[in-house]
Amino acid sequence: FVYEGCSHGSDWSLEERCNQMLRNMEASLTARDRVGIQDFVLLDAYMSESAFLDNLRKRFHENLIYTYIGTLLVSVNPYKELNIYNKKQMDTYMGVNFFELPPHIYALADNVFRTMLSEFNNHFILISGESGAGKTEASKKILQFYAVSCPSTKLLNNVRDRLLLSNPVLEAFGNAKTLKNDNSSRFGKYMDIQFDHQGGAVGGHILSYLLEKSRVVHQNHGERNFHIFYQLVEGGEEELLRWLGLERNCQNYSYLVQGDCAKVSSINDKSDWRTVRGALSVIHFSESDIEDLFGIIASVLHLGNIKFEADVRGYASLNNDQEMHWLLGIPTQVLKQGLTHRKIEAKTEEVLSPFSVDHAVYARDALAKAIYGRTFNWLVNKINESLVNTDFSRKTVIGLLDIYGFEVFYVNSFEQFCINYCNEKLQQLFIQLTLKSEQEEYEMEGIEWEPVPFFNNKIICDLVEEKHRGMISLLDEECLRPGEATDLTFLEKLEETIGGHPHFVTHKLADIKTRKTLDRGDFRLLHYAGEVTYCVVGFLDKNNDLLYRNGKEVISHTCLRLPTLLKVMRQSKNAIIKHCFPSSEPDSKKRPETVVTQFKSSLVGLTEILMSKEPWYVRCIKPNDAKQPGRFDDVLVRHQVKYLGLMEHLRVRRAGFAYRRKYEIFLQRYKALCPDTWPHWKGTAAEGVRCLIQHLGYKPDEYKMGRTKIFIRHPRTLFATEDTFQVCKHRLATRIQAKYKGY
Ligand code: AOV
Ligand code: MG
Repeated sequence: FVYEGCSHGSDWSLEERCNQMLRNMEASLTARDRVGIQDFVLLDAYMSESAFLDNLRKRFHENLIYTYIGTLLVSVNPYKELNIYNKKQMDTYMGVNFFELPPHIYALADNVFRTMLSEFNNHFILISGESGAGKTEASKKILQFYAVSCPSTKLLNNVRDRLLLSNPVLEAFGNAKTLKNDNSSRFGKYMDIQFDHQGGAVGGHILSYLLEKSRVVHQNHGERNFHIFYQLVEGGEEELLRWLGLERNCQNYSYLVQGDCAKVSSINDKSDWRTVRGALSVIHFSESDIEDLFGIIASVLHLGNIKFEADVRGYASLNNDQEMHWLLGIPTQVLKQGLTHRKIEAKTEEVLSPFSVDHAVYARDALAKAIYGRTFNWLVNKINESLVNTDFSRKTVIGLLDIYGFEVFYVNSFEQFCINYCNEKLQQLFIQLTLKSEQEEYEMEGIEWEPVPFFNNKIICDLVEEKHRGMISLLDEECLRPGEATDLTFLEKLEETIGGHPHFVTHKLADIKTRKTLDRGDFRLLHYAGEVTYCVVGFLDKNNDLLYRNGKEVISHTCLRLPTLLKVMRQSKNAIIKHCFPSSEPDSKKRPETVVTQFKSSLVGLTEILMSKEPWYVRCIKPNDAKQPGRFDDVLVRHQVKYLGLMEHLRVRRAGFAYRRKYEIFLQRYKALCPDTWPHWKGTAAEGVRCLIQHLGYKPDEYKMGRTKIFIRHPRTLFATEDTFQVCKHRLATRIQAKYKGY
């Protein structure tokens, strides 16, 4: 099973396929030196990280970016277009056994799909890797494969198009250029693709996770705001721009120029605009939805340009010359007042309390973030409405998880803390499902096993999320101490409570623990994927997300509550804004959950969704930091191989068993292959399976019988059985047809 370049069609006979395999094997033995091997499980020096790296490098330089570890797919970002994602390739991979062709993301997609159909259960594909490693591209390739290759009817074509087109829309609103990736996902995405029993894609559902809203009002040098702003300004039709009061020049908008890189060579905002505009129409967005949507995007840009100046008393005022007539469908005066004052409800009357300039700027930015964040959620819901399938016949799903990757910048803030925490959780899930449960299963099933040690990042997850003592609890506690708490008191609290933790470092302890000094306002976490230094400034504020707050307490000058603005929003004529700021919104009395706590709960929910499905993995690797093709940075890749746990995974795979099936399921599927088990087996399922595999001629080292399952060492054994089964099924069908001909 070591071969490259096999390109047969799935309609070949078994014999033809075997011959092709043999030819491939011969060819691969000579090619092996050049192109490496396609499954790490077959690597002779499988314990050696250097051998692992050599193989990956060899293949990378031959444009072979995919390599297996059993059924796990390792993918190295080529940073260039490869001619391997076309219809012809899809056809090649459709319906062909996993190991019969060179590794490909299509092979994985196809294998998941066929397993789902034959076992009629739910699956998910976990795509992980650091920022820029190729997760989003991988998830798009998988979706395209299903959209193009699955059986479809005219009716289903609509769903299929909407599934595909939801991608450019969500990317436009949720992705942005960062220093790590020109198309970096700034939200987490989990997408269920629903299939009917024949394998037709009949619907979908998207869950989104914590959008990085702060980007709307601030971008670091070399970064951009969300793509959609630039697309609208660059690509929007003249008439539309005129109507929105926009000029075709990004430089004119202060929310677009802070990173000083509105133009990016790898991005074509104009053509992306056309794609997004076209997609919106296909996904059931009415003309008025679209008008409202771009009204909001334009309004955010206009908001960003509003300047405040101090009046004679030192309070914020707006220059009257500033054009504001179009903004959000709200009367100008009302909005102006909302941005510069807040109403304080005294016993019998409402008193207007003016803002300082700082407060007004804060209010403006908070409003822009809230509008954008809520509009994004509206967008996801709207897309979901168009993907919903009302037919309640039996459906199975394949879930695709594409989340923001681990990231380390020069300055890291609350957003990176959340993103990296999320990556810790996914790594924990991976460990649980592969290294931990796999080994525990051998033990449970009574199979002899030499344990493979691995680093369990649970210790870091606990550090962040443990009740009462974890960082999230401590942060929330500080957010509850109005008037007293600041970012720095939060830091002190961290030092007091978790200062001794091996994965936490503050400036007091930095020299001792890591010999690298830290600034006073910084703390460092030793994540599974490396060290990250976080600047604590803004943690409290961002965690509070204060537009929603009300009440009497004043926390600090930045921690301002803006209930007045909420009321202002309710007067909007824009239907989306009206929907996003409902009058029934919970107000002052009840304290809403903080951002990080909401995020934590949503990740718990995600884990539950995933745990109920069969897992598959794509581990993405970034070959260099320069986003360039042909460069394979050994140090960088070695680090990723290490922290992704690939060596440990390989060891477990290599020593273990690729497949396991409950005796009942295995017997049910294959009993027709043995006269003793067909049509009914009278004894226990385990005895039946033993009888069946003896009849099939399984060699003793190929399998093990556990307490409830059969374990099969190599996929080829199962594939051979499956092939025999298919032939048998075909023969049976032909015989039945012949017998009933003429009836
Ligand atoms: P990410 O999703 O893992 O990062 P992307 O999938 O956006 O990373 O990939 C980053 C860039 O690498 C893409 O825009 C492509 O230019 C290139 N790339 C990735 N995979 C391929 C491929 N298979 N073929 C060709 N080019 C590719 V982040 O979203 O930042 O964590 O938050
Ligand atoms: Mg991404």
